Amino acid sequence: ISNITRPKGYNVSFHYQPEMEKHHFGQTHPMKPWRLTLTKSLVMSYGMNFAMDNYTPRAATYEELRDFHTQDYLDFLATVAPEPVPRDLDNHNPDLKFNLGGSDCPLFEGLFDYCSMSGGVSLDAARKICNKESDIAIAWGGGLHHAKKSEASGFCYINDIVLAILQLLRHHPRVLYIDIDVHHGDGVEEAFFSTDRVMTCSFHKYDPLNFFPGTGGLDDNGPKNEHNPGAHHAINVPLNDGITDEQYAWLFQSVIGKIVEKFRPTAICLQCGADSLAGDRIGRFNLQVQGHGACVEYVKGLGLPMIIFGGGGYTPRNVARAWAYETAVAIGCQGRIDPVIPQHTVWREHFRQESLLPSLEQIVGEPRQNRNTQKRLQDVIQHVHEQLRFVNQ
Ligand code: V1S
Ligand code: CA
Ligand code: ZN
Repeated sequence: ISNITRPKGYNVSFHYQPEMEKHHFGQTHPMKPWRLTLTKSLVMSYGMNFAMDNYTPRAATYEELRDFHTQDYLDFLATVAPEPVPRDLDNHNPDLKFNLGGSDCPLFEGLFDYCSMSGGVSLDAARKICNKESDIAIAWGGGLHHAKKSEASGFCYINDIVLAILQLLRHHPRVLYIDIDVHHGDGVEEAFFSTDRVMTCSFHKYDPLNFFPGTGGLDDNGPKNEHNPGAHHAINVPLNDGITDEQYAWLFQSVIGKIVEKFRPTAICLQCGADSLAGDRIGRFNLQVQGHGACVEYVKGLGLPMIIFGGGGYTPRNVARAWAYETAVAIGCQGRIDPVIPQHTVWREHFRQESLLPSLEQIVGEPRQNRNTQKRLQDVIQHVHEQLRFVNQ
């Protein structure tokens, strides 16, 4: 604990709402809000909380959610009752609307509270960036990038990222959104399709027929018509199974480096979905904690104000490892933390099943075969660079 110090003249804030973890999507559902508890415990067991400003944000209000979502959607979300037995897609209930209910976006006890807390966490982070109280604001309870203005999608009901970006745009002329979740950040991309003040860039597994949500091809760069200032402001990096740390770092730095040079953002939002790690229950990549965290290190190195969001991540111990490590990166103490998970933490119990000396960085799970050729990745980089020729700030 003693070697974690507060970075001088640099403020990192941690926005965490302990009530979120009490919600349950259902026994077989991959989204487990208690991964947030595990992350917080790991962060605290290293004493990282002493190096940050810690906030317990209030839930977002109905009016704040209305900045992006429609009234009829919010009214339905706020009043719909949980179904006694979760139904599968074939067992369709005609009374349900807005893609609510069903297996991906089930109705559960306290759903609206859970959604408004996630919105509240990310809005709080955005406010601290806007008033310059934070250089980096961390919101692991946010990152729910699939939600649309009137539709739930892919475990996401309220798009906290869109709400946070809208808040940032009140003070920042240009915001860059980067998404390293294994899924395409379709909800955020769509929300800012018609503006040149937000550029979105998602790295994801792309297989239109077999992998959710099926969007985010290389050529999908925003509706191209001469009246749309947002054309060319959506960048997509479609990938195949098994990408490694080395390939990802090279791709990430080539793409983000060029975007920053051309778009010149004044603030950055980084969605750190941990389902791009090896061994994830639904992801397909081979990233290690180091490779995932290297993206955070690179973006931090750009020296711009930034919000770090959570997102996907379905092997809870690995999610906690990555997000604790990335919290250390934000503080700047990643080189000084014990590679073995501290013995005194009660959460040692969760990791003991792996080994007597569980490692922070060594994730669990089998690697996948790498199906990304260097030639294909080079073509992707070239396409992105060509796309950015249209962007000039
Ligand atoms: N991949 C995947 C996947 N797995 C599930 C799922 C599995 C078990 C359950 F009990 C409930 C759902 N759903 C999906 C995907 C949605 C992935 C959402 C990712 C969210 C994020 O990480 O990006 C951000 C938080 N849904 C589908 O693939 C849709 C189906 C088409 C197939 C699976 N069945 C269960 C639903 C319909
Ligand atoms: Ca992504
Ligand atoms: Zn995901």
